[in-house]
Amino acid sequence: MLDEVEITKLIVENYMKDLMEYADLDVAIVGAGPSGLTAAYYLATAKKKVAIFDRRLSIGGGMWGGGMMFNKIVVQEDAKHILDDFSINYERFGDYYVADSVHSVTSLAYHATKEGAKIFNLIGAEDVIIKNNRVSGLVINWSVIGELPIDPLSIYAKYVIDATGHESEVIKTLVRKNNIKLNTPTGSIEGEHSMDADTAESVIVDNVKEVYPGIFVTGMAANAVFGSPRMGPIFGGMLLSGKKVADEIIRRLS
Ligand code: 48F
Repeated sequence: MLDEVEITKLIVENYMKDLMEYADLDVAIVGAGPSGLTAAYYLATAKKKVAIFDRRLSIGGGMWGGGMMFNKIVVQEDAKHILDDFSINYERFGDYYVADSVHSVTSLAYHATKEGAKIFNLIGAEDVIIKNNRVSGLVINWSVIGELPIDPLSIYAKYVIDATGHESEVIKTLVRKNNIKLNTPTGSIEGEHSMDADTAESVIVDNVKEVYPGIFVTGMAANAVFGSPRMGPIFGGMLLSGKKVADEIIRRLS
């Protein structure tokens, strides 16, 4: 006989076990889009304790919809090796590789979680912890509470990655709430520029930086914070910047 309450207890008990285990992390990533998932995979492969928090029910961010809901993504030659790392199937068209976006998201998520990265969906990062002028963790809450006045909880992380895409939400909150200067030309958020795929993809990896002690930007958030253009549905930069932030943090942690 299946027992409803036994099922309930198994869910609650095991979820709480995860939450306790991941309350103190090497790396906390905000956003389970392509850049966050890629970063999580390489960090987990290097045996770092890493978790991603995404406020949506589903992971994958802006990758599912390809371009304008045509669910294909395009990746350039420079990033092909990352498609291979994730065993993503693709077809070659000259210098471009075309992959199915659903297959791509699920492959990124499969390999990241298989390597040990933990994904907490339905949890948003609403703030950061700052100690001694350094970001030291995240303030998290259920994303479905709406306007209810419910206090959040907090988790520690040696490094935080803002992988929230165009909105660069964590950095926006950091700047809004604290009288600080970012490691950007003006010391503040430079703001995303209009579409220029070639420029956007050529600068995105350089834009992956520790913008304030303890916090890095990657993916579209990196271009938004550093005043670079958007690129549309070419995804090499998302993958390459996810790998770059992982490599950089792995280097610092060792
Ligand atoms: O937007 P998103 O896919 O970020 P990305 O990895 O990739 C960008 C591309 O999809 C595309 C593009 C490339 O050609 O321009 O837009 O940079 O994923 C961002 C994720 O962050 C989550 C959001 O739900 C999405 O899944 N997110 C945003 N703010 C928060 C958050 C927050 N405050 N807390 C938790 N999750």
